[in-house]
This record gives sequence, C-alpha cells and structure tokens, in this order.
Amino acid sequence: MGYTLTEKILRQHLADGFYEPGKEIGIKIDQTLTQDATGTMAYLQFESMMLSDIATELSVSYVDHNTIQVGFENADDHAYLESIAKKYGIYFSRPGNGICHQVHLERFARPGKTLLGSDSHTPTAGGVGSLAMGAGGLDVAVAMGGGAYYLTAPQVINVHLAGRLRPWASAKDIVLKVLSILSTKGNVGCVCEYTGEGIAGLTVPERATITNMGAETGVTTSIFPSDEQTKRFLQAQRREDQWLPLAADEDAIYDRTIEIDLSEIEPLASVPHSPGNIARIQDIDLPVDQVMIGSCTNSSYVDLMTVAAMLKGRHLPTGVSLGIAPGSRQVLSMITRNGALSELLSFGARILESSCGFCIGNSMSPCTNSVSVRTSNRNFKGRSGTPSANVYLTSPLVAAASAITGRLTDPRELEMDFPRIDMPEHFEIDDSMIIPPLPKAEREKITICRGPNIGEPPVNGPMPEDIIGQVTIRVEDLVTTDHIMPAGSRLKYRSNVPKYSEFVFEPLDKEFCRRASALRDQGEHNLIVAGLSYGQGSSREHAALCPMYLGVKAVIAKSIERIHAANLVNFGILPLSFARESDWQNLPEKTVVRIPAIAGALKEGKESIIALAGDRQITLNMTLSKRQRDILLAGGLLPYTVQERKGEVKKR
Ligand code: MIC
Ligand code: SF4
Repeated sequence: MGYTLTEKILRQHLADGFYEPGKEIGIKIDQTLTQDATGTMAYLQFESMMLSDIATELSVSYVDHNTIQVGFENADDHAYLESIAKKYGIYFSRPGNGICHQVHLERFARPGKTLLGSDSHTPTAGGVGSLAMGAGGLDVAVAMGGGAYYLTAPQVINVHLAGRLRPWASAKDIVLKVLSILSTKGNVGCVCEYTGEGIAGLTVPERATITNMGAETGVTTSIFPSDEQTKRFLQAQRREDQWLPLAADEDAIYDRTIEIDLSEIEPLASVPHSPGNIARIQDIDLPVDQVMIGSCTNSSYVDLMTVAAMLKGRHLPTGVSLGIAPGSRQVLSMITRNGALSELLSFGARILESSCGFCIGNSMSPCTNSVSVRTSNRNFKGRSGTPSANVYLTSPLVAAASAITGRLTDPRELEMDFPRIDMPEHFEIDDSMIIPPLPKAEREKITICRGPNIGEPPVNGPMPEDIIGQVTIRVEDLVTTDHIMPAGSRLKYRSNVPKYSEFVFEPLDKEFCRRASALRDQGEHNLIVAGLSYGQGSSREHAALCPMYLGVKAVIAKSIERIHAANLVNFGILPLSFARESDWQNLPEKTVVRIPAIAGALKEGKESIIALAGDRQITLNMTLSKRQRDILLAGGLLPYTVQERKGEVKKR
C-alpha cells in the first residue's frame, strides 16, 4: 500500500512512537518560525531551558504583528527578540520586512521539510510542499532546542481538484469552497492533501492562499505536492537548488476524498462572524464602508498587481476607505518599481506597512456598525477592533471590485476584461532586512536586551491531588482564542502576563479576571466550561497561560481544538470532554465542582473520571497520551522538560 505525501514526510521525521493514525507520534522539526506576539514568550521559555544553542536546520524570528509602537512595549519586545536571535544563531527578520508566512514562503520554506511555527497560519508553507504546522510558543521553543514535536498521526483528506479556474474566480474562492464543505469544526487530527490535475494550474502563491486559510477548518495542516510549479517558484526566488519532486504514491489510500471542479468555483465570501459561513457574492447586496487588502492569506505580488490593474484610472467612491498592506518588502518593492503602487495611490488607497496590522485589529478598525470587506482569513466578532462591525472575507478581486463600486460586488459584473497577471520569472531578491546568524564566537559576546516590558513567564505548580473549585465561566460553542485572549489594542501586553491576564474573556465577560483571581487568592480552583470546538483560531498560548496564571485548573468542553488543547496541557490545565454533551447544561456558572483524586487518575492512565457537582455525577473523558499525563502532573511542559533533563521522568 502506498503512502500519502503527509505520511511520507511524517515517517521520514519520526523520532518517537509508532506511526498509526490516531496515535501520538513525536517528529523531528527541521525549521521553526516565530513572530513577535508569540515569540517573546517562546524565547523566554527557550532561555529557561538553559540550552546554549538551537538544534534545528533553520530558525527564523519575525517581527510583524506588533509594529505600531505606541509606547515603549513593542520596541522593547523587538530589541529583546533581535538580541536573542543574535545570541542563539537564529535569523531575524526585522520589522518592515513583512508578514512571517509570506516572507518564509518567499525565502525559506522548502519541500519535504517539517516546519513548526508559533502561529496558526504556519501551514502557508504547505504551498511549497513543506509539512508546516502551527503550535504554541512553548512547543516551538522545545523544537528549537532539538526536542520532538508531538502530534496525533493524522487522518489524511484528499482534496482532489479537477478542471481550471474561470476568470474572476481565485485561490481564495477554492479555500472558501473547502471551508463550506469541512466547516470550522470537527476536523481535529486531519490533514488536507491537495491532488488532481487541477493543481498543475495553481502557482505556489495561490497554493499558499489555500494552505494558509485551511487553518480555519481546524486541520493540522494542508499540503501541496512539490512539482513543476514549485520548481518555477523556487527558481523565481533564486532557490532552485532547494527544489525536489515530492508527491503521494499512486496507490496512496486516503481517509476521505473531496472532489472539487475548479471550473464551477464562483466568487465567494465568509460572512459574519465565522470563516465557515460561506455565501456566494452574487447572493449578497450590501453597501461597503471599508475595504482592506493584505494579510498572510492574500498579499502576494500577483494579488496586488491584479488589484492595481483593476483600480487603474479610477477613484475611490466617497464613503468608502481602502487600505492595502503588501505582504512583504519584496512585494512592496516590486510594485513600487514597476509603478503599480502609484496606481493604487491614485485610486485613493491608504498604503500600510507590510505587517499584520488590520488583520489582528491592530490598526484600521472600521466604524461602528460598518461593513468591512477584507482579504484576510478571520472574521470573528470584534477581531477587527470594532465589535459591531460586520466583516466579509473575500478574494482580492472581490475586494477591489467592491472598492470600485462601494458595494459588495461580484467582479464579473464590472464589465471589465480579466486582468491576467503572471507570476514573475524572477522576484526581486534583497535579504538585507534579514539578519543572518552570527558566527559562534561573536554570539558569546551578545547581551540580551531586556526592557521593563519583558517579564519572566509564570510557572505552574504540579497538578493538585483533587480539583476543588467553581465554574468561573460557561461559554457556548465555537469560542475562539480571540474571545479568550483578545489581541488588537491588548496585544502589547503579550510579554507581561499579569497585565495581559486582566483581559482574559474580555469580549465575553469583563468580570472574569476579577472573579477568577479572587477565587485563586482564596485557594480555590477555577474551571472553564465550554461548548464545541473551544479555542479555535490562533495558536496563542496566552489563551492557556493567562488562565493558568488566574488559577484555572481544568477546561471541561464538548470539544477542544488541536493547538489550544496542546497549549492547555503545556501550561498544566487539564483538558476534559463531556462523555454526554448534554451535561454542559448541568454545569452553569458558580457550580461548585469536585474532581477527586485527579492526580492519581492521571498516574494510573484512567481515560475517564467522575466530577461531582452537588449530588450530580458527571462523567468526563480524558483522552491523553502517557506523555501528556506526565506533563500535566508536572504542572506543564516547562517543569516537565526540566525534570526530563534531570532524568526524573520515566521514558515511555
Ligand atoms: C492570528 O491571526 O490570530 C495571530 C495573531 O496571528 C495568531 C497568533 C497570535 O495570537 O499571536 C495565530 O494565528 O496564531
Ligand atoms: Fe498576521 Fe493576520 Fe496572518 Fe495572523 S492571520 S499571521 S495576524 S496576517
């Protein structure tokens, strides 16, 4: 029996365990990436492991999220990150160089390599055939130190593409179509592998749009084979020596197959407030207040050149604003030199820095009750920074058409010739904003730069014998990490856990922090009760770290998404699931809950436990590997790793 591409790469990197779908395996990580909003904590954790060097083939630290620099906090983080990179042999992509995923695709991602990134959109590199996954910063820190990365050997979904896209339909519409099929829940432990004759016509940047937004389905990653298109892209980036052909075996068996005929794809949108709410643009008629083009999903050279061609010679209607953030300095520089930037400016676009900016609600928040059309990947309520705004996620073509008309517009209605822009034969290469690793002798002289915004990460104590506490909050289905730990204007506190913890659950319940810290200070444990797909969205480990700081000991949910569940374990918070989903009803806020002998149950490897709520007994499942149980008993991955180094943890 042949292997899928996913299985081939995972088997080549197997470092611990036996390969069997559904079972935990440890794999060797070749490359890591971090970004500043998660990176500071990741490197603080790396430092506390007291390693002298990184052990990966390549690690890159990007600064792209917090580049607004209002106050000293962001700049302190940047200085810390730059000094850490110099100290430990890490590439440092300076602020202004671009969004981590776009730059990594352009300059570093390689077919067949494993990449672990402290950002959920790391699968963007799947566009060149890299097996790229998002994870919490602590997992990335461990991988940088040479530790294996643990994941469930996945089920592989074959997304089989036939036919060719018609003019005005785009890669974004393909991934929105995939989202309409897979939705944003129920895909934990799966990988999407793209096959079929339809992929030959998709360039690497188009493929990267698809693998990027695949993250919204909750799959572990998405991947394309490495073929002639991959070779063309690597040649255009002057990295042809890094190309190798890679594909699934002819007789590979998939767990599921989804057939998509590209010629039937139409312009689509994710409508408020979930990337999984898909509608046809043709079926929506709405005036638009704001159009934002950019983000790691759609900010490539071809994306922006197509937009420029559509906007050329026209002007922005009154009542609409247009912001454009090129994905990288490479893209910005190329559109500057060839004149497309001036077409965008003449139209009335506001050109923003090559960074995350608007996508994470860090700038350009729209006005109250507005409609904002964006080419990014998430439209969770309030993520734009404006809780009452309605965000529609579309392709750059739809976004440009909407900026022209002031209404959400299917570009086919514009009566314009489709501006077919080809990927260039050569991209402009200028890596001068990437600081390469220093020679070893020079690294030793580097002093780490720690401003007052850089705080030590708090460490948890071991799992208590019994959990005795209260349900401090009960939330519904599909609660995202943006709800648990808001970003936007709060992002600058990422390196200051006590301060950032004040905002846990802020969009849902502003009083959570006060209640939780009061209980913690009285020596009680806090419990979170949640619905389906709890913790979907980002990889931010602060959504576990800050609740841990506030004394949360367990999350009891109908289901928990992959990265968030791993982050909970990493910070010593027990992830539990209801054996009967209807028991969610029986645990309202303020319920006093006891989970007796939990430490013993973890040691014995029990797969379910009974929680006592008054005279009610509620069965909870604990689907955890031996390693995860040991991590929870130790109080988290950091204390576990230290114990492991001292030989205090028994090997499996
Ligand atoms: C996001 O898009 O939500 C982020 C901001 O990039 C996060 C990472 C973070 O919270 O820092 C992600 O996707 O992992
Ligand atoms: Fe940045 Fe947005 Fe991409 Fe997250 S999704 S990495 S915030 S551009």
